[in-house]
Amino acid sequence: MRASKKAKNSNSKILNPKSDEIHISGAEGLYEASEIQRIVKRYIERALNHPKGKADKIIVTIEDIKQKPKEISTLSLSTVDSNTPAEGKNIAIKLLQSLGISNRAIDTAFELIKKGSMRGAAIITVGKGDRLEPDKERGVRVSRIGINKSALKMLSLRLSNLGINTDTVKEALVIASKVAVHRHILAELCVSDDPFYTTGYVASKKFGYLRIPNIKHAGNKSGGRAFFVKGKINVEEIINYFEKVPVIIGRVVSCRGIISIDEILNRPYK
Ligand code: PML
Repeated sequence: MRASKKAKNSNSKILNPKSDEIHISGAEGLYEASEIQRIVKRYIERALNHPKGKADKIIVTIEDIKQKPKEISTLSLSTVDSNTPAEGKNIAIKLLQSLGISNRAIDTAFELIKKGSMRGAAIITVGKGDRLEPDKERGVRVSRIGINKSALKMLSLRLSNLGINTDTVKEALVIASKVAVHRHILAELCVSDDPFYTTGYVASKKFGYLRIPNIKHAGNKSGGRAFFVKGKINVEEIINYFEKVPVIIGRVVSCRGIISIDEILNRPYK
């Protein structure tokens, strides 16, 4: 589902310059045919009751997926202790640097997030910080990702114990888990473009899905996603993976509460 509304003025930071539309909400899922009506109703309600405003255009695409989804686990989840945007950004930078991502690539990602004009994610090389997506305004989307019923039950239970059992957290973790599993992905950085959602994350195979509270000030409309890629990239192949290869979460690994950045960086990793 993609929901948008007409921009009131062309100075909006999250304006899509191609169509004069402001992105309001998006959602993806892999579902049984019998669940479609219930899910579409839920998506439409979300688009019409979003903190970013009421959508005046909602596009719902339903496709019959023939390919059997590849089953994966979630990334482990934890929340880093972070209290201000400066601290949050610093934590994200430390994590990305410790994964071997260059300052140039990190700067490229934060610039894009600050501009906040992209609809999808940027693909950025970890060394030179080059952008690889063919359409720089659209970026790339992550589609054809879902979670099976037992894994969703387990995830909801674990997140409830932490007081964060929301669609936003679940969907972001599910999408980040599909992204992270690709062999060329080293990390993902995400800052929500919802002005009232101030938690972002850095996700990677090494550290898992690390939520960073207060990564931006409430009211700030900037945001976006960057995928950091390593090795010899076939851009078509990686975009095809994000957008077309069906993946389902079949297992949920650990979900932990708040931990410090030092604990994360000093933990022994395999
Ligand atoms: C979004 O706006 O969809 C991105 C949300 C990212 C953070 C979700 C979380 O709290 O873990």
